[in-house]
Amino acid sequence: MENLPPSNRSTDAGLIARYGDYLPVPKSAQWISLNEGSTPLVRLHTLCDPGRGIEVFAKVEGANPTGSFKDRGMTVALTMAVHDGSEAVICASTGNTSAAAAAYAARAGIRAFVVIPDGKIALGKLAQAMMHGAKVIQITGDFDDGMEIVKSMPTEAPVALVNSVNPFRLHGQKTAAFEIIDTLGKAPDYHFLPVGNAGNISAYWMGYTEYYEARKVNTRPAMVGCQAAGAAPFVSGRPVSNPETLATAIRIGNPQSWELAQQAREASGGWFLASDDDAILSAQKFLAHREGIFCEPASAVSVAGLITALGDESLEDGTTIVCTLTGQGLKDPDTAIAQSPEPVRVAPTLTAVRDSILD
Ligand code: AN7
Repeated sequence: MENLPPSNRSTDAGLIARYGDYLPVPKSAQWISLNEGSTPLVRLHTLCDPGRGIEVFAKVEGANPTGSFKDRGMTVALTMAVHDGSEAVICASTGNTSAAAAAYAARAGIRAFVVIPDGKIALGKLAQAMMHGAKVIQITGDFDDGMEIVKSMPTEAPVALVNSVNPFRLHGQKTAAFEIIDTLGKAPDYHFLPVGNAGNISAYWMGYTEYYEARKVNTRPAMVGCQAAGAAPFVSGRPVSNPETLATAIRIGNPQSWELAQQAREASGGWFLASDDDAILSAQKFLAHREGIFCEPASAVSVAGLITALGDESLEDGTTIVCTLTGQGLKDPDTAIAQSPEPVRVAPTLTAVRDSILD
């Protein structure tokens, strides 16, 4: 411990402090951390089915410092970028990656360049990238166009690419699987999660597999990748050229981690499924109304997928299911407000307020 840089002390509660033995971070590296991880695993009472012995939990990743699971990847990616001498980071993003990259770059004292689709990014995420001082570049194209551009940037510049094609990102994100096992005391039987660029499903599978190989558990879950119907390349089996969904975070037609995600599905005995925007919004509302959890639309696609699977009997009885809720609902206030009744507007009197309550 004495040889570690000042930030790497036991007061640090982030992922590298907790799971460093499983991460490719050299001892000498200065950790770039916001004490991410340790997110709640919350039992979803209304989706559990005692009759069938089905238990359902949500891994609430919106509780991370910038409000999404991307922080797990970004602590490792930024730590390694700084360690390797990068002076800036760049990413293409549907929003959450840009928010996390901007925050962790700010913490590291280096610049962030973020390439986002014009107009198709949730307001909160844009505010985060701007507020953390990133250079925000809106392109008149979609995420897939942005991804092609950042991937073809010359590599000699001291700029690290921090999309999930960066292997350090996946190492950070795999720790969510560790936490689930550490909390449940076992691996779940099924894991439902949203799939966009497919980094996260690949990372979870890596995490479950590493704990399995370390003999911490003797089972691994079936990985169920949930997509939006208008952006479901894994369901159709090929890239989609004009992805469209209200769940802008997963409006992705040409996922970068295609092979890894296919391997995860196959090796785990899992499958991919799609939900349309109405089903996604109703799952989002259900979680907010009935469970007290406000997640963003792209996150609710995992629960929309679970509701479908519970209905068509594709799940076995006596099983434990985890759904990842990848991001915080506050990031996308527009979508939330658009689907909710307007507040009533009354005079500032007891009678008026009472009448509206009784109404
Ligand atoms: C809330 O921010 O791709 O399948 O650029 O923000 O690992 O891509 C976001 C993805 C799910 C999909 N849920 O994860 C980006 C970006 C939320 C997300 C996903 C994203 P991947």
